[in-house]
Amino acid sequence: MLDDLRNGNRRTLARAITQVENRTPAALELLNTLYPYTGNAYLIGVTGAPGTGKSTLVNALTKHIRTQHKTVGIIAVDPTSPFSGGAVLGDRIRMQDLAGDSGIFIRSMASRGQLGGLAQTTADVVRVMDAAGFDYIIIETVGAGQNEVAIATIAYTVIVVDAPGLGDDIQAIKAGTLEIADILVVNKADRPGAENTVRALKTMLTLGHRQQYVAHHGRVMLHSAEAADIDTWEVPVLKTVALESKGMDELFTAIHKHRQHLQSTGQHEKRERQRLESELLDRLQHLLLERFLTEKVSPEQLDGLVRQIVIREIAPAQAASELIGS
Ligand SMILES: Nc1nc2c(ncn2[C@@H]2O[C@H](COP(=O)(O)OP(=O)(O)O)[C@@H](O)[C@H]2O)c(=O)[nH]1
Ligand SMILES: [Mg+2]
Repeated sequence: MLDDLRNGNRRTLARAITQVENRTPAALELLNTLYPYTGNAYLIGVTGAPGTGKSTLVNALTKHIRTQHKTVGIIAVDPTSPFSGGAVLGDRIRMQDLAGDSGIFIRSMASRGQLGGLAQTTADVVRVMDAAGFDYIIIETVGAGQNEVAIATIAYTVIVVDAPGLGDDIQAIKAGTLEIADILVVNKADRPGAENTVRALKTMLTLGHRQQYVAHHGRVMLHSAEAADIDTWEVPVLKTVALESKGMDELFTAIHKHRQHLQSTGQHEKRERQRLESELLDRLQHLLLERFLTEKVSPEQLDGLVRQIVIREIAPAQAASELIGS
């Protein structure tokens, strides 16, 4: 399967992704075997509220990247859709004009209770595409909630999309979303109010969100003197009209600049290390818990403890330490 994948067989790729989504034993083995062949694709996250034009933007950006003869894998994640159709089908239609180009591969993922967690499954699907040799992998997520933030931060460059006329003054940028933006895009710039949205976003950026961003990606760096020198990336606010493929040159240039910034400041390596370390710890936690529960605790014992906790006989923390102690 790995050979077929690396030789560009798209049916194998599709099949491998399905298996990864279903966490089959074969897929878990494949993920281990293909890992040495990952780390080459450049990962771009596109997030923002529904209706801001993310899918349209991904479509336009992909076409732009294709003019430079680079290949693109696209993963559209829509956790709001319980079906594999629904909103995701809309994305398919929107991205239809990309079909038929072998340099592009599109995959939609609904949440439908991903076994390994949506963020982890997305990261694994990214790895399969990465090993398949795509130059760029674009991950589209709906920017709402922690899960989506976690998905977006799989990417090296995160584009947060906003649009005018979505209702309130604060626009559609949710708390926690602005902080992860490396590039802000005001799409639908053909609509009235685009300038206001740009101004509002620039104001929000100067209100200290950058600091939180530094805290987010570089935790320890925040309070040290050199923090300002190391991460001096200024989040650009760009206007696009995705529907007419306008602004894609500027957007791609900004992505490229951010990529160079990450590389020249050593941030790329540092972030990658952090991401992988936290993945290792997550996986270790899962394995240890699984092993502990199967080997050391009987379901009856667990059940009895829960009952004691419910009737306030023992505190949850105490019950956990007693289990470990036993
Ligand atoms: N006027 C205008 N409409 C746009 C633009 N980009 C996308 N749209 C429309 O906005 C709607 C939502 O687009 P979609 O890409 O599905 O948004 P998503 O939910 O963020 O993925 C669709 O009807 C698009 O045709 C744009 O630049 N200008
Ligand atoms: Mg979409």
